[in-house]
Formats: sequence, structure tokens, C-alpha cells
Amino acid sequence: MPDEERGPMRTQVAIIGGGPSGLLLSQILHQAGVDSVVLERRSREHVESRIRAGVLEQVSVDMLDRAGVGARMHAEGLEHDGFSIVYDGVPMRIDMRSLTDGAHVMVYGQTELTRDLNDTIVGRGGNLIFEAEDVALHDIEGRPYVIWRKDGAEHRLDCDFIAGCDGYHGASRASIPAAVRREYEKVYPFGWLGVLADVPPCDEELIYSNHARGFALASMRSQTRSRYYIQCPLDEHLEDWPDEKLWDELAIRLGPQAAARMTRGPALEKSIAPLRSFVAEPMRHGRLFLAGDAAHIVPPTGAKGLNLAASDIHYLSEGLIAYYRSGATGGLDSYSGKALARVWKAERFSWYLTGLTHRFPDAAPIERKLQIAELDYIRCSSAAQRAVAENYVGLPL
Ligand code: RFL
Ligand code: PHB
Repeated sequence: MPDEERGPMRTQVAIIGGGPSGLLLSQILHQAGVDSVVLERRSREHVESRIRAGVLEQVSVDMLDRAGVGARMHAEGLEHDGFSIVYDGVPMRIDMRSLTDGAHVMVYGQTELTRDLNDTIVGRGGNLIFEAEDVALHDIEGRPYVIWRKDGAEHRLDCDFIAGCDGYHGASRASIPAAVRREYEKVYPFGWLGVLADVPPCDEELIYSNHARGFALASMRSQTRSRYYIQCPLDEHLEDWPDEKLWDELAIRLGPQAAARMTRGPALEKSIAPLRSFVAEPMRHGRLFLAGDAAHIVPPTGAKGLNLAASDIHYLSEGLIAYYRSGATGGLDSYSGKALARVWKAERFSWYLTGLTHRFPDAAPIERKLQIAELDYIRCSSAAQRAVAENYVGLPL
């Protein structure tokens, strides 16, 4: 029977967007007996093939475990105790484990995490609708509902709350009236050109390099799959970076030690992403709650984007579950404030690490001197190293 004849669907929480935030929220709510429907604009194949983040903080790992989706991550993910920052050609290792109370990070691709969440939700017959077009949010200050189109038909979903998990370009943030929305933004004068290749990584740990030709990062997805990035101008074209030229550039920027251990291979994927710091406040309006990239963007230096999506979902799911258990609205009322307090600290760290490791085209000579002084200070101060490590492994919830 067509939906129009069945009447509108109903759920407790309508989740817009089936990226990491939306999927994780759906799973955590399900565990607590709260009903949700996820509306995702793209196909499952498209969502699972987007190459993005790769580093999970301990608090994100713990959340995925509690959500019951951590098994493959523990079997296939790589635990990292440290990373290096190279400048003036010499590596400086930040030993996260010894500088914190034994904390580490987990290298596990966003593609894999998304697949694990999709498998779990689809496997239990969860309500996850792909290829939902023209999603529109209505009456968010009253009795909310969502309208979308799929296969040529219009559908309607009535709900108690809407979770806007639809990323930076989604429909949710734009549904909050401009008069109550404050947006803070910084656009950096460069982007990252990323390459993925089925070759072993050049090191056991990540290397962030500040080089005269621009920043470079050596990262990985597994023992046999590497992910590298170089800083590039915003108007750079991928056609101008054939594989060999990119490997040559990485070898120069990462320094001779890494270059000697770097294995070259054909690129599986190449892409250019602009760098931006962005926060929209507040993260709640009426019965709409924003989470993840829908509310904030960090530059990728420090790998905080995906982790902030997870911490938003922690606070939001707590508020929603408490509401459905007892009718208490305290957790929902404090959501925006709690989430933003953590978001701004990660924004600060991502901006700081970007400033420390990149070459700014318009930097005055004094700014380069100050950058070197800051790096030298970190090299010789365990207090400064501890501050970097504490933020990199992730601040407590
Ligand atoms: P996502 O992953 O963007 O998911 C949002 C989902 O919503 C869907 N959508 C809609 N659905 C319905 N109706 C609409 N109108 C919709 N509009 C959009 C989208 O198809 C999508 O499936 O946001 P979420 O879930 O908040 O997760 C956030 C993370 O994905 C993000 O923070 C990180 O991937 C950021 N990020 C990186 N973070 C890192 O920590 N390390 C990285 O190396 C890294 N690389 C990246 C990145 C983000 C990138 N983007 C967004 C351009 C590289 C890129 C290219
Ligand atoms: C990645 O592997 O994609 C990655 C790792 C660390 C970062 C950013 C991206 O800071």
C-alpha cells in the first residue's frame, strides 16, 4: 500500500542524515528502547565510500563499545601511543601514553565505522531510509514533522524531536531562524590534497610535518593501506598531481627518514578538501537538536571532526533517553551548552595545531619566527608536550 494511503509515519526521534552522528544516535537510542527513523540523502554505497577521518579518541572508542559496534574496530584498528611533528627536518615525538594517564588513540577509518553501524542497524531491521530527497523540516517549535521524496512519492514523518545530523551542507541548520542563529567562521588560505593507496605506511605512527614547501601528513588506515596529505593552494587541481609527482612531493616534505621508508603505489582515491573552522550557536532550537558537522567544522589537523560528532551524540542521547525514561527535560535543556563547551576546546586545538604545522602564504617573517619558537618550546618542555598530548587523545566528556 502506498504511504499516502497508510497515512503519515510516526516516530519518537527523526534523525536527518546517516553519517556517523546520525547512525550512532539511532543505535544508542535503540539500545535504550527509544524509536527513531534515519533519513539519508545518499545511497548506502555512497555514504560508505566517502574517505574521511581516521583517528578515534578513547572516549569515542568507549562509546562505540557501549553501542555494541566495537568488535571489528578492536580486531582491525591500530592503537597508537604517540605521533611526531617534524620541523627543520627533525622529528619531535609526542608520547601520548606517557604524557597522559596512559591514554592512546585508535586508527580506524570512518568508512569502516560507518559500515559497522549500517550493518548493525540494517541487521536488526532498523528504520534507515536511503536516497531520501528534498528533506524538509517543519514546525520545529511546535509539533515537528519531516517531509521528503523517494522514488517519486512524497512522505511525511511525525515525531517528538528532530536530530539534525546532516553535515555542513544539510537542511537542518538552515531551518533555525537566522535571527536566533550565531555563526563563527574562519576559512584558511589553503586546502589538503589527500591520497589513499594500498601500500604499507612509512612509519608505525602518524607524522605531521611543517616544511618550507607546506604541511604534509603521513597517516594510515591499516598495516597495508596508507593515507597521506599535503597542504595545497585553494585553487589547486587534482589533474596537476599525477601519482609520481605527489609521491615526490611527500618524500620532500616528510623528510629523509620517512622518505626512505615510504612505499609508492597507485592512488585508490585523491581529493582536495578546504580547511575551515566553523561553529553555529546554539545547537538547539525548539525541538530541533544539531549534532556533528551540521553544527561545527574543524580543520582536520588533530582529527577532531568525527570525535566531536561522537561527543555531541553522547550528550544528546543522554538528554533524549532521560526524557523518555522520566519526562525530565534537564538533559535536553543543557545539551547545547554542554556540547558547545567541548566543541570550542576542540576548535581551539585544531586551529592551534593548524597554525603550528602549516605555512601561511601571507605570514610576516615575525610570524614564522614565532611558529618556530612555539615548536622549540614544545620540544624542550614536557608541560607543553603534555598540553598537546592531552588535547590530541581527547578531553574528557
Ligand atoms: P557527515 O559525515 O557529513 O554526515 C552527514 C550525512 O547527512 C547526509 N545529508 C543529508 N541527509 C538528508 N537530507 C539532507 N538534506 C542531507 N544533507 C546531507 C549526508 O549525505 C551525510 O551522509 O556528518 P556527521 O555524521 O556529523 O560526521 C562528521 C564527520 O563525518 C566529520 O566531522 C569528519 O569526517 C570530518 N573530516 C575529518 N575528520 C577527521 O577527524 N579527520 C579527517 O581526516 C577528516 N577528513 C572530514 C575529512 C570531512 C570532510 N568533508 C565533510 C568535506 C575530509 C572531508 C572531505
Ligand atoms: C587521516 O588519517 O585521515 C587523518 C589523520 C590525522 C589527522 C587528519 C586526518 O589529523
